[in-house]
Amino acid sequence: MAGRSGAMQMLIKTFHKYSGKEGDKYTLNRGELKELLLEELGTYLGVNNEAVEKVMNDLDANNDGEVDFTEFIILMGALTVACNDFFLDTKIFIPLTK
Ligand SMILES: [Ca+2]
Ligand SMILES: [Ca+2]
Repeated sequence: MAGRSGAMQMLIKTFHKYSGKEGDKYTLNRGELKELLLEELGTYLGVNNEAVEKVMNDLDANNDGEVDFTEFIILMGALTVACNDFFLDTKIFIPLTK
């Protein structure tokens, strides 16, 4: 269980590291979201302006122009699934029993 709460803390910390930079402390505006994506995920996902725009539009469920923590968690969930698929595809996890 320690692993899971550690991961949650990481998400919360990461979110607040960027959400507190401008405007509302508890939501990410477009600029903050872009910074978060570029700095935290850019190297993995090849984040560009177009991708940020798409993520923003997809995530902003209530259309207030900001991404709140609930909306952010949905992104992280989707990315986790995507990464899991990616790792399964690339067969990085080699079965231990053979
Ligand atoms: Ca903010
Ligand atoms: Ca929103």
